[in-house]
Amino acid sequence: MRSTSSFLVVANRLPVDRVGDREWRRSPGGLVTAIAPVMQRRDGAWLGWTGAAGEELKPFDHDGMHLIPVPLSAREVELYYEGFSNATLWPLYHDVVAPPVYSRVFWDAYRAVNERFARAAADVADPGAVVWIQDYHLQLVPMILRRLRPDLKIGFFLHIPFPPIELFCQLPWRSEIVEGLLGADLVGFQRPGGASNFLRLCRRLLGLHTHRNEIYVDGRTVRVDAFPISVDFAEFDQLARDPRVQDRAKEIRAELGDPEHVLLGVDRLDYTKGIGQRLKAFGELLDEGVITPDEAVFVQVATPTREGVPAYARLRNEIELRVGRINGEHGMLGRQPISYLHQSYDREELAALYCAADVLVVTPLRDGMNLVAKEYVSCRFDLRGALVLSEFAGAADELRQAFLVNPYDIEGMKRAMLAAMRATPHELARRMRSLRRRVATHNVDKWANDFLSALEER
Ligand code: ADQ
Repeated sequence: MRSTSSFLVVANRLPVDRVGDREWRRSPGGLVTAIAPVMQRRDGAWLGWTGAAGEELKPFDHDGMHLIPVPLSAREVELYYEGFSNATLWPLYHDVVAPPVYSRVFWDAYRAVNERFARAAADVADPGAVVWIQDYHLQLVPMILRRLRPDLKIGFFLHIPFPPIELFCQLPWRSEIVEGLLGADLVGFQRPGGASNFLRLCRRLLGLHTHRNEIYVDGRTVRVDAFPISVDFAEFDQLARDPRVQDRAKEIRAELGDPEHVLLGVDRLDYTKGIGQRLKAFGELLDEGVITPDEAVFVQVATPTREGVPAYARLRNEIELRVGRINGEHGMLGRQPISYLHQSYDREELAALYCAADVLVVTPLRDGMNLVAKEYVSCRFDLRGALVLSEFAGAADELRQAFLVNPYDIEGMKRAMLAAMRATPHELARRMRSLRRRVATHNVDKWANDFLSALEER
């Protein structure tokens, strides 16, 4: 087995999930789909955690990818992953929609784990190798790695929003994080707004000189840019055309009682996704009699996530209480206006749900991109279906023909949901054609290629 590689991806998680005791399965999701071919072409390696605390495994090959496990103890999962990553950075970067926890113990663990990832990468990178570091869990890795291995080409991509300076500066370790990121040759964000927030922060907080999208630091230049991530359009388009998926979509509608309108939400059960707000809007439309439970049903799929972080357990209770109230008020025996599923589905079932839904409601209070919106568009080859989309999702920069909403404005959301339900087939087709054109030409391959070509030019 090779001991070094010329292309490395460094991410919190490895791109595989365990099935049973010994087997692995490639994780679903765009990032893996986009990067796997690049890894195979370049003989690359992926460093990350297996997802099991305290597990120490040797590197192994899976599905044409060389995987290098980085171990985390149970205490590190609690302090670095659930703590600093998901109770400090996640809420801070999402407009403090929940109060971030600032804990020195979390920070110490974050630093130690970032150091471990950087050392592991330094040990296996060929001279001059390209290293692509992913996401908010590993923002210190670029600088630690540069100090260990100045010969490498280092790229960093942030999958979540980068907040304005006024919010970011709450962080007691703000300078360390910015300096950590500046170890990269290229720092990528989802939206141009994130890139300009970062440039401004470098000027104001560290007094660095910037010109356009470049920052001058220690005699080097760091390029900063937006690379909006996307989905594998062709894969979803094909999946949706599969007769089995189409049959399943009809079956889903029949199981829901063949209502006139099926509205759908698909999210991780996260407080940034605005699930409560959209259910409130739907509930008020029922309360006011503007729609009836015979006419419209709402299917909300909420995948369990980060269950070790207290704010997530609270959110689950709030959402389940709201669903219970609305169903209690407006349901009938055997028929409920909201079908709430706290479960995860495979891609075929997800595609069938997208095909069954007349309206997809995506209302995050803040979201880096939101791939669910792009998956829905990719599945609607029939040019039917409406997308209600929050202005605060990165996807709103590109998907201008969606019914755009401010998720804090309940009346506005009610109007947009009604407009989406009542739009003519002609209007829906016009909007969907334009949405599909965008996602088809800006798919996930383009995202990975754009980022890597920009990095290689450095
Ligand atoms: P997430 O916050 O996880 O991603 P999103 O972009 O919507 O949000 O991706 C979720 C993925 O999980 C989608 O591919 C979706 O199909 C899948 N999924 C959701 N619910 C599911 C269910 N019940 N069953 C099966 N699959 C389900 C973070 C950022 C986003 C950014 C992405 C990628 O928060 O803003 O778009 O990374 O950069």
